Amino acid sequence: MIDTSILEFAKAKKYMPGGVNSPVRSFKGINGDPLFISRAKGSKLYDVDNNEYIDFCLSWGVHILGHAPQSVLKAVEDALWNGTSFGMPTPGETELAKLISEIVPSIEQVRLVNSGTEAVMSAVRLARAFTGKKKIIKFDGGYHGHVDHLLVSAGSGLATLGISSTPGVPEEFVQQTISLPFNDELQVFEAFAKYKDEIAAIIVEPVPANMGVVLPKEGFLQFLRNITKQYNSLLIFDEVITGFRPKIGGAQSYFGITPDITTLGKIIGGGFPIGAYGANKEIMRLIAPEGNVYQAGTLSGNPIAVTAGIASLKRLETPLFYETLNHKSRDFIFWLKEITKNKGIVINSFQSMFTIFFNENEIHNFEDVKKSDLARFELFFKKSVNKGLLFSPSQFEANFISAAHLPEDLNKTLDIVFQIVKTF
Ligand code: KE4
Repeated sequence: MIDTSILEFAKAKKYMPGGVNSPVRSFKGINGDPLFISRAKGSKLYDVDNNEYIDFCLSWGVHILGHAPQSVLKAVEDALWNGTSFGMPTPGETELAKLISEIVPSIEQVRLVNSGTEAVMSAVRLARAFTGKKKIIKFDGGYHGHVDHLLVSAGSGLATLGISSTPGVPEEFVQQTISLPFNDELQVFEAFAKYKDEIAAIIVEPVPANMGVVLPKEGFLQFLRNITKQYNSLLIFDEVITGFRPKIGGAQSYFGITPDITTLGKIIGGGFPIGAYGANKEIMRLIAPEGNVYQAGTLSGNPIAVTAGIASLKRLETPLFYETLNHKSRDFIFWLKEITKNKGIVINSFQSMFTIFFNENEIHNFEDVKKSDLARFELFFKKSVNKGLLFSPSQFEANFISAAHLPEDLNKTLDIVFQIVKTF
């Protein structure tokens, strides 16, 4: 039987570059053809041939509740009948902004935008305006969306596709960007010693997910907090993935580190296009129209996306949501580690997000990740798909567990992974 995804892919490539609207979906990095999806519910994803998959990509971390949660769909359905976009402010935007500012420790005020990239682009502009400085420090393998000046030694799709830097980005655009090894305090210290008062901010994924999941070494995030304070630079936590993931307040709440600016996305839109950046009022008051730092968006704070976001965050606030999710995740990761022992596999995890690295050694930064055996990852991924498991299609990405992943899903996954790695 012809695989309909292949037919769909052939058609798509006629009208869209690479047949996709975002590179990592193409499976190009793993020499595969993408699945075309027809629908999803809970922990399951169905391709256009109605093959069922237990989904650990979850739209790259969006669906912490699982796909198409009833409460979110109902709220969105009701909202749709009131219209979809007005280009004027709505009470729902205030409600979502209030929720975010009450939940995320560093945020007193927030600006809603349409993607994580937009949130990061705006946050960096704001940091440069607030400090009057130009240079930005990021970390090798960190990915903060496709904004020009951060496409330097980036992770996610660039690492997946082996794109080290991006044509079309003039050298001048990246001259103010310094990319350093994650977890390397000395190199951060040396950068500040060299550039002193030129550094506007450090932008960091507090737990990088875009080089696969890499944990910050004990004290590293606190070190970044201290050195930015010492040099009057800002600390930007890019929590597009970690926001609302490990606990309701995100990674900053989990580690007890308060950044100056936070970027958010994914989970806060419940599957609709969204991004956000926030900080204390002293910083946010620079944003137009209150201040002169311009940033705008036709669909920013879109009523439907905001409705889905509010409904999602309300579910996350229900008692024991995170205790249940994180307990289930810790259990699953424990057994995943047990069944992959002595197989040249390292598993890094942070509560309900994890990466299965085909690597012999511990992984603390992008250089470590790049030593992973991509051929074995590719084989594992393809065998998993054939058995009805969909992990994120890249060694340089994270996998996610949702509230909708049932014990039988996780046990079935462990059985299948055990069968696959037995052949390795
Ligand atoms: P978007 O512009 O894709 O909404 O967000 C960019 C972004 C910013 N910051 C972090 C930490 C992110 O992880 C992302 C986007 N994540 C990738 C997956 N790792 C999106 C998947 C894709 O590119 O299709």
